[in-house]
Amino acid sequence: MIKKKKYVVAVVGATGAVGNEMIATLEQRDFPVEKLRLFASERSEGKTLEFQGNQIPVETLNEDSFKGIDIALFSAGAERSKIWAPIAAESGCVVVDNSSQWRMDPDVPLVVPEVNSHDLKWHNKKGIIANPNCSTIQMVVVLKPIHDAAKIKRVVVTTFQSVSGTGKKAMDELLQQTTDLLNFKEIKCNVYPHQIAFNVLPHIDKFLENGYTKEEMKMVNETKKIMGDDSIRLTATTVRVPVFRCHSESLNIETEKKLTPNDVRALLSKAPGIVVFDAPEKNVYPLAVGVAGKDETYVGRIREDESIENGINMWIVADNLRKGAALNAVQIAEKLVEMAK
Ligand code: NAP
Ligand code: 12T
Repeated sequence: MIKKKKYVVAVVGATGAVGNEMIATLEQRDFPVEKLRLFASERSEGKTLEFQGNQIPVETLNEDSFKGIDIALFSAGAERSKIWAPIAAESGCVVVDNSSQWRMDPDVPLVVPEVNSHDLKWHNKKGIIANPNCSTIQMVVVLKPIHDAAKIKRVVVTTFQSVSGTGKKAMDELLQQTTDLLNFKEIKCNVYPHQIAFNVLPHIDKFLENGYTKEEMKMVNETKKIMGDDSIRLTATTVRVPVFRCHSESLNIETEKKLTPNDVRALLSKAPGIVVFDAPEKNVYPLAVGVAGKDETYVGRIREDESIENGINMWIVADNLRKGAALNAVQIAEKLVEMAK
């Protein structure tokens, strides 16, 4: 990307849960936008969306759509990214892709700016940069300072993921099922295989041959790539809960070097993108409803795992639409602008 005062930016999937948040994040962070172009499916033809007080038309994609665009933020699903990200890159724009399509491609950097912004140096290989999975992003923000200080041997993570991770339709389904159940009506399950209202589903994304879900294996594989260390062992259980926004995670971390809970609090308090929110004596710990709309990953319940020599347990919460998706993508774009200077 060449140095400019302002950039032509595109959001592909602009009408979705992540796309909407991308537009809001570009505006809130005062990203140097010369012109914003918005794309979605034919279903959105004729719609407009607001940016900096102006109504911007939503366009459909064609082979020439990306001409003149400097940066394209993609959040229209893996199938669209598979087809359109290379076309966009071919037109000379840098793609920041939110889908799982390109994450494990060896020619595509997988970036969380607090952890591995140095990997952006080789983004020209394909012209595509991948945004990691939402559950992985908030976890690696916390793992990185601990790994640097004490070398992580193994992580056991259990997630409690909100329905907004699946998109707009899933948020509508949770609301509709909740209303119907409270009115003694029959419920419909379209997005998830089971009732999500008043329930907990140990199932996110598809099941694989090894008995894990794709979401669980994304956490394993993406963590190694982002941290640049294949030796970290990690096992995950990913769970959907009837919450609209924010993913919560229980982390059990085993390190080579001993860290006390106070060492961890001190380390994380200094680390970028983290708020230590940990005063159990006052019932203070991170909660989904409190962290919604926030940029940082909140950490609490920091305590020793007394069953092993060097183990720490903690509870972390982040807004999956912000740090888990839109904010991380915009932070990557900000780094690219910095690098072009
Ligand atoms: P969503 O609310 O369902 O939105 C999907 C968006 O894609 C809508 O704007 C939709 O437009 C657009 N779209 C669908 N088909 C299209 C087509 N053929 N051409 C152009 N646009 C099309 O989903 P979401 O939650 O925002 O998620 C979008 C994608 O982002 C996901 O599929 C996933 O790959 C990724 N994502 C990543 C993370 C992460 O972990 N980093 C988190 C959440 C989502 P219409 O409104 O016109 O249908
Ligand atoms: N199935 O980007 O349903 O890989 O919460 C993100 C969120 C996939 C992804 C979800 C998913 C992704 C979900």
